[in-house]
Amino acid sequence: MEKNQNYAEVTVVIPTLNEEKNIEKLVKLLKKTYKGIQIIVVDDGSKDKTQEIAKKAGAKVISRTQKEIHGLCISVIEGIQAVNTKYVIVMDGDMQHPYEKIAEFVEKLEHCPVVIGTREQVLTEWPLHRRMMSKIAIALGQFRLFISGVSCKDIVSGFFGIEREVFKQIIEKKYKKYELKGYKVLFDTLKYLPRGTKVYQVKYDFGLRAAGVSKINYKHILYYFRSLFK
Ligand SMILES: Nc1nc2c(ncn2[C@@H]2O[C@H](COP(=O)(O)OP(=O)(O)O)[C@@H](O)[C@H]2O)c(=O)[nH]1
Ligand SMILES: [Mg+2]
Repeated sequence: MEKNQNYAEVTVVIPTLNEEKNIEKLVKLLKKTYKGIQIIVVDDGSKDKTQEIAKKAGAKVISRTQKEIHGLCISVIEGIQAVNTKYVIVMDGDMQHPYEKIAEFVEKLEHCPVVIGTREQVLTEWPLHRRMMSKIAIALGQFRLFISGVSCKDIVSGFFGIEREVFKQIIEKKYKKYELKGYKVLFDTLKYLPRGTKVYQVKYDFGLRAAGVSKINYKHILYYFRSLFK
């Protein structure tokens, strides 16, 4: 799509948990920048005002407060299931993913069913042993994807675009294989892409969280390792 074009065929799905300090800015920027774009915030029972603020800013909000299973992965799946546009972009609600890149994502999605935001450089204060562990985990994941016939630099990116129908067809067949409480919905999806599906990569710089804190913890690392063997 060219600049000034309508984004009515695009929905941005944003999973959230306690993002009241970030979500208003993100929703407003998306609406202002991309005419006609739809936004679905999938909130997992935030204890702050994320849901009210997102709604007021103009997003459709799916509240998962009362659900039995909580998690980033299941939230993204439910968000995409509610989409009625041809394309979906998944991004975080804390401004770490540059919303400016969405124009490029959509342009590529028109020719390629999967577009992945790949991080060039991830700024982290992790100690050496944690960085090493992360490198090993990613190498194993890349090997797992190699078996499925997919090659991608950033297999655990939370910033990606996909044709809604491609995602829905995978979910119909492989829902039980997803780590629903995990963080890596993209990795789970790439494993089950039909062989030969074109994947395009868009480079981006992973920013710092605008406000609030990360919700990732050791449990999520465990879910990821388990997903390598599914
Ligand atoms: N719905 C939902 N969103 C979550 C959950 N955990 C994190 N998020 C959201 O997912 C995005 C990425 O989470 P974040 O904690 O920033 O992960 P990090 O960037 O890897 O440190 C943010 O928008 C969070 O609010 C969850 O369990 N459920
Ligand atoms: Mg984050």
